[in-house]
Amino acid sequence: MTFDFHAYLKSRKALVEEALDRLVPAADRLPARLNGAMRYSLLIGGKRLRPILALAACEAVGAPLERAMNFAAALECIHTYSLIHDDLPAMDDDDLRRGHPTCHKQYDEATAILAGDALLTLAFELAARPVEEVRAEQQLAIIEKLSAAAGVHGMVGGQMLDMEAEGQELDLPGLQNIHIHKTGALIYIACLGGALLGGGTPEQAQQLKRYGERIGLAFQITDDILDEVGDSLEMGKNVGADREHNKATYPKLMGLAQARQEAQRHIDEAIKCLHDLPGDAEPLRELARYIISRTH
Ligand code: GRG
Repeated sequence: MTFDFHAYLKSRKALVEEALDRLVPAADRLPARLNGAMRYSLLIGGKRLRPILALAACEAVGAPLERAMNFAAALECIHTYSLIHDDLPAMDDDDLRRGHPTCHKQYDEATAILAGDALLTLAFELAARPVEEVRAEQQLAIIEKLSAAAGVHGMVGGQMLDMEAEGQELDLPGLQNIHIHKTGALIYIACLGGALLGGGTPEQAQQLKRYGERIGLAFQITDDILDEVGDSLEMGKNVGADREHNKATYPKLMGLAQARQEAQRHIDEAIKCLHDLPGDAEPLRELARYIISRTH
């Protein structure tokens, strides 16, 4: 039987959204405005790529996906917080996110800052919840890696590098370094964390980490390509977004055709990492292909 990737993606997205709705409940958390802002940004959409990768990595090493569910939800909380803060006037000053008003437009700036803070903190609450079959020591090691990937050594550090690069001449290694941290860290930790929670061997965990690093780069190159191609079609962008569009990108540095080739090269390398895994690696192969074929 052939693997129906479209159906897979749809059902995994639904599973992740059900978990987010359950783990960040509407009713029992106060203050209501803050909780509302957190749920607003978390539940209005998104591809759920990072959680889906974590679940798939867990299954690829032969474990049931439930083991990685809290971790998967934690990743989406961190990702959503980063988007809320990135959209603020002090950063990119965006009005729209995931097709809806950004958190600070829907609520207000102070609430958006706190919603981001609360989602970041909640992520570690979720990641620290005991998981059956996972030793506390192992979980602690995963949380340490997650913290590094999210913070100054990972995503937040990458965001700072990106801000510092504004108005500077960036070469390809410089651009790559920004993206390895800013976008890549959360993607590789999704794969590594999923594999470790699934009880993968150190070698399998390394394979999944390398897979994550490669698809992270391909993801960013594709993001740049989509930006470049979509630029002339975009409406209603504000000053912050225009500033964003003056930055160095892969297509600007190497041309559109070569950027596409480069993304494909990373995907080929990522897929090569998936050999000899005890579980089903087909979804990870398809996810890698999806990353460069996506249209948004
Ligand atoms: C503000 C701490 C802080 C960090 C910001 C990730 C990030 C760092 C900023 C987001 C801005 C941006 C456009 C980054 C480039 C690629 C990216 C991460 C896009 C959004 O991720 P998707 O495509 O979004 O997975 P969805 O909405 O599908 O979840």
